Amino acid sequence: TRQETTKGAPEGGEASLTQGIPTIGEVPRLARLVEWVARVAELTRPAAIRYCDGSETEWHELVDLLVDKGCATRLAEDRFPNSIYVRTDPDDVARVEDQTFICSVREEDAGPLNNWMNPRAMKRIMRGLYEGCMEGRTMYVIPFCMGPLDAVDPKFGVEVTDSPYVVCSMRIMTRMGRPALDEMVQRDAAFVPCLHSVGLPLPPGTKDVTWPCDSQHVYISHFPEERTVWSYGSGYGGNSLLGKKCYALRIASVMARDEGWLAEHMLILKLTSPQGKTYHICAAFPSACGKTNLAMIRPTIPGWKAETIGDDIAWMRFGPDGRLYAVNPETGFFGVAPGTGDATNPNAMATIREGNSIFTNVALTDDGGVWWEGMTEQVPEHLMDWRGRSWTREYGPEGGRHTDKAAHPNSRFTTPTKQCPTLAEEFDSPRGVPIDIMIFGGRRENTIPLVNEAHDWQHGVFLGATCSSETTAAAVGMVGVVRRDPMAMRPFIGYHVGDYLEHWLKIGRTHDRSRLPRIFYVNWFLKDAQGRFLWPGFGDNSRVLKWMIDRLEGRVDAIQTPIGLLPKPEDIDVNGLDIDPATVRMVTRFVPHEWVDELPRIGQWFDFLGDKLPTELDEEYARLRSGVLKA
Ligand code: GTP
Ligand code: SPV
Ligand code: MN
Repeated sequence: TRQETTKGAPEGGEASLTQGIPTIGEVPRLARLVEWVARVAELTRPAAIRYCDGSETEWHELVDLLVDKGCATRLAEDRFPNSIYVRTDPDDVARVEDQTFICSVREEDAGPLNNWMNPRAMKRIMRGLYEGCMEGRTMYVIPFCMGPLDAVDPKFGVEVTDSPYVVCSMRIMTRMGRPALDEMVQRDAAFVPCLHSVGLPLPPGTKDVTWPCDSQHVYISHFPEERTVWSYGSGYGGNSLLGKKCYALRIASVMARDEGWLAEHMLILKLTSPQGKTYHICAAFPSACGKTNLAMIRPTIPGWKAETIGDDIAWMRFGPDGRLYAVNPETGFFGVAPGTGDATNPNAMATIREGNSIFTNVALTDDGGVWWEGMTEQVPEHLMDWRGRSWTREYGPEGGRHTDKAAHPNSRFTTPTKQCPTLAEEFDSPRGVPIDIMIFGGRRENTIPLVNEAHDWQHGVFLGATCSSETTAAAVGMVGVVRRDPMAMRPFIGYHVGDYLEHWLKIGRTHDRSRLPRIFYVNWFLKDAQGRFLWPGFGDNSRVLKWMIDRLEGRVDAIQTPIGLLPKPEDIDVNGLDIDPATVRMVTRFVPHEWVDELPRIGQWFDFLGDKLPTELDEEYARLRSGVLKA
């Protein structure tokens, strides 16, 4: 058996490999690509192979196909131009972390946060599943590039999939098709082969379903040494759009470790102060904890301007000036729909209204639009819910429960970044933007204050390493359980978490610290005893950003506490905000007894991470512990 290498494959002979399978589209002049495609076709036995060019014609053809097959509904053209609505199988609605594997050659290169399997064992299992799995379907070949095509070292990939929904989504989310392929061919560049199948073959005489999947046998497997992704059984989001979490985070984090850069689950924001000075901010929050919202923030304080660069993934490399520059490798937003409305995220709403979008698992209105909880204050009287059931405001879905939401909590919009009204001009810059501030955050109803500044890089890495958050609907499993989520990367680190934290510390040791971003830790989600949010969040988070800038500029002092540098309550600008000064004090304070409870949880977490945990982080923990116990 041949290896799935992407470099140095011999030329020629490829045509015979796909003999008998009709090919649509121009066959690329890249022998190792065509050969890999042929080998996949041999295994999966599709009815046809289609090389995608990424054109508008292709988009329309695939949208027509989805609509004709009943897999998608076209939305009202006047309000949602060129947009479709899709309902998934109810068992295929989120990332499946339990079935996500890092198949490194050595087990110790995967960590306690990864599921590990020997690569050969995994391939044996998955080859069995892939065998004939595309029967009766078209196999699409999608060349793509993560990040600008004119980057110094563009990162290419090719996704092979039997899902036209994935092709349409990849067209929004990545630079794909002809331009990516041409660049790849011209540079004779390597690519990451990404194999995807929904896992539902169509033998002659079988009828297709509207959302094919094999939810009982999902595998999302990564082969970090080979730099390959194999995904089977799910058509949803991070499970199937392999350029996103699989490549741009799990595989790229391994590349970044080897090449000295960072691939992170972070938004990228450009902020201009009333003085006209520009700052760039990266922020890592776990899934469904506010990245898209902060990336598109409309500041509620006068004179501040915010522009969007990225909402989910940041690739950061050091520039010749010793500063860290961030690039958004994606071209689309795959955003959480519930909670997104004109009151919370008007820029996301404006982006969607431009059209060219895909809505998945939201509700359908009677006049051919979409709706989800939190989109408007007014709840429509009647909807078709995300499962296709008739739903009324009063009674919920027929045959369901009154409390059932019309949209799935992890329902999403897929929409082009370029349509965002606050898009920064640097979005396409291959160099990226220099980062001044890095933020970690999570969703905690207590303990973690609104904002906390790290003493230095090492302490910042400690804050990131101990990040915790309540779980959300973005992944299959329990919702609302507090778990540690280092740098919001828990499900996305492609190697051992101990090595990952060491990589972060090493950056602090090997670079001019005065040029590194300052690190902060935030929590927008503190609650009162009645379970209401204490901080208004959304646009008002600009007030917290302002404090960070004030710190950078040396305009305000901070309060030294065992957990970090906290703001004096009066330094948080609450002008024009209807908030009680006592509440501001409450959200900005260090509460010793809560931290006495938190300490053993951090201790257990570090024990769980094991021997590879860098000693510097143990030292930081000891410092925190003695500080808290003295307080
Ligand atoms: P992924 O795409 O899964 O990585 O999520 P994300 O981090 O981009 O989260 P997103 O911005 O989509 O927000 C998720 C949910 O949190 C939405 O329902 C938002 O309305 C809500 N949310 C975002 N920011 C805030 C905030 O400042 N306060 C409160 N209370 N809720 C927020
Ligand atoms: C996340 O879960 O962090 C997402 C959605 O951004 S998905 O693409 O499904 O991973
Ligand atoms: Mn995400």
